[in-house]
Amino acid sequence: MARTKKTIEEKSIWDDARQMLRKAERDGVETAWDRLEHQTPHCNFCETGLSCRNCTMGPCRISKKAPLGVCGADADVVVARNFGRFVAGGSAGHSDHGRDCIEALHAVAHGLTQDYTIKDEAKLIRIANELGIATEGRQPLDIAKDLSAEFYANYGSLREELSFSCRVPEKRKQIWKDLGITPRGVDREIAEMMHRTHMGCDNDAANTMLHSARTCLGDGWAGSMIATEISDILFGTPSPRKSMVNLGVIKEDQVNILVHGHNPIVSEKIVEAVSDPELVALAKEKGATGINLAGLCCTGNELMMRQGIPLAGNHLMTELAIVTGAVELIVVDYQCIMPSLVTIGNCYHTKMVTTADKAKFTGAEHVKFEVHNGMAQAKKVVRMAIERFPLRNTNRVEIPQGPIEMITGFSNESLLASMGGTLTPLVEAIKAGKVRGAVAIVGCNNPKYQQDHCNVNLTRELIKKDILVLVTGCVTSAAGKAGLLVPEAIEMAGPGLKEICGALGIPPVLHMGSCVDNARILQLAALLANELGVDISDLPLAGSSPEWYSEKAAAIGVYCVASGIYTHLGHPPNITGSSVVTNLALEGLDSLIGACFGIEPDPFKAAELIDQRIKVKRQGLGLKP
Ligand code: SF4
Ligand code: MSK
Repeated sequence: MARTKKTIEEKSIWDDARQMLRKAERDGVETAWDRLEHQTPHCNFCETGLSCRNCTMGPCRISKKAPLGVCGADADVVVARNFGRFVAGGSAGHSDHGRDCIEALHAVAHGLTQDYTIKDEAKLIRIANELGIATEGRQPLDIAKDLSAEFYANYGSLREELSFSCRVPEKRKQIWKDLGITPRGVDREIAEMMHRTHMGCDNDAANTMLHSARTCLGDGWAGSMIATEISDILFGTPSPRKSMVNLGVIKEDQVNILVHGHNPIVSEKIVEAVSDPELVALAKEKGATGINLAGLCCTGNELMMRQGIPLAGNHLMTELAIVTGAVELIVVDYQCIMPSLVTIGNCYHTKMVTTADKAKFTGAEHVKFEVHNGMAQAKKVVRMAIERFPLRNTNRVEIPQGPIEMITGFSNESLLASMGGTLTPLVEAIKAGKVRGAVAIVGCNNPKYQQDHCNVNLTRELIKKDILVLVTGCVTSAAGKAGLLVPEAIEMAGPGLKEICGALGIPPVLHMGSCVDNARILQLAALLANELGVDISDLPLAGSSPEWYSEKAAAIGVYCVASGIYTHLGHPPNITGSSVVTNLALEGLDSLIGACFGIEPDPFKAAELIDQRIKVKRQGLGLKP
């Protein structure tokens, strides 16, 4: 696809982004948009999934002239193998994050740390009961010991199914069983995918694709779900609260620290450290009025959901946040962190600190966080930020103004509480056609799109059609900046959705958390299906990731589809070189699994596509379309 140089207006829909893009040009800072131009045009073989590097008889590129790799693999096999490895990478990311959460829970339970505690005992007991762990008359820490052992077992090879399969509707479980895709263990499915895609193993594209589904189901119903549930147990289950979003949350007169990544284990300690009286006093000594903490990407989502910490922006705002010239320090854990942040930080006075041994960045300072030293390390990082404040060049500071208010914190628990502890009001609203369906819009930014154009317009179009929208990850910032995450946004919704959300006092677009928190949405879909006695695929639901980029987003898309949820993507993964794989994704899966993917870059057309699907599902349930 040939690309021409984009204007600043074409790069992003947001004023804060455009202001910083202009400043970046003035300051000689290169951003993702510039680097995309340097990388364009992309290799057509790679874009269509037709290049293979799985052995040294190759690399091979499949074309009309050379339709087989050296080993004899054809286009379908090469594309399916590449896709399998792609989603295995995404599943590994979410699930390894989940494993870190288990380690933290295990350390708390066994008294190996004083820095973390169990904040939501009620949830610990509820989840333990759900999984058949005895709770009666037992101490919370003893229950936590058993729960962490139960969760660890989900990663191994000894089980036939995952703990949270107890949440999956029976009809769905039967579909998985019939297809042989019931996920057994997180690590097992990922490792098996790597095995299958070694030269000379699984050379049947459809078979490889089914294992992709199994691998991603392990992510959705275990890796991600475990990450979410433990994070709630350790840091509190989110409930609705106000917060703010856009680069205007960065404060000119304060020490600014940004947290970026995914896992709240680091960022929750930073939250505590920034209010340490000694550190606040030190910040004042250095000439600041205080210490300001803001989030980026999914760590930002995690902190916002539980603590109301403001969100500076999503994926494509991470570089631009540093361009304000007012960020003393950016502290990261893992995933979606551009290595360019180190370079851009060096153009200003911004220090980048890494915290996980599995995610070091050349040029950044490493402050290793472990469960037993989280608090001490957090204080060290905050002190480092304060020491940078006098180095700030005030002549180079420019902060976009006017952060936007938003409501966050819609866990399933809080959503149920807003409906009086039952799903009945939502079910009745769906039956009456006031809420015609629900769509989860999730995922990223990608500089190939005008930033957030699709994320925002798809959301707007769907709520107009009386479709409730749930957002997570980087779509949160988009929806928040567009004023869609406040109760007043019901004025932009159709009459039915306006009535229901108005009565409940909630926005028509609900913020449900970070990328791993898409597991909350899976659980909600399963609760709805069980309430109605149907399969998830019978419900008027859809998923969408309009501006996705990552392996993790693809894994989410696959586990949504494999769970029975039709999923729209703004652009296809690198699979279009195979008609077998493409047809399976766009149609074939529908008859096998009750859901498939739809591809549409235009958000207005995508809204129509999703609406059509919701109409069909409503009719299938005997409801007015
Ligand atoms: Fe080529 Fe086959 Fe080796 Fe891939 S596995 S690089 S197609 S020979
Ligand atoms: S951070 S995967 S850019 S949503 Fe979860 Fe955002 Fe996508 Fe990363």
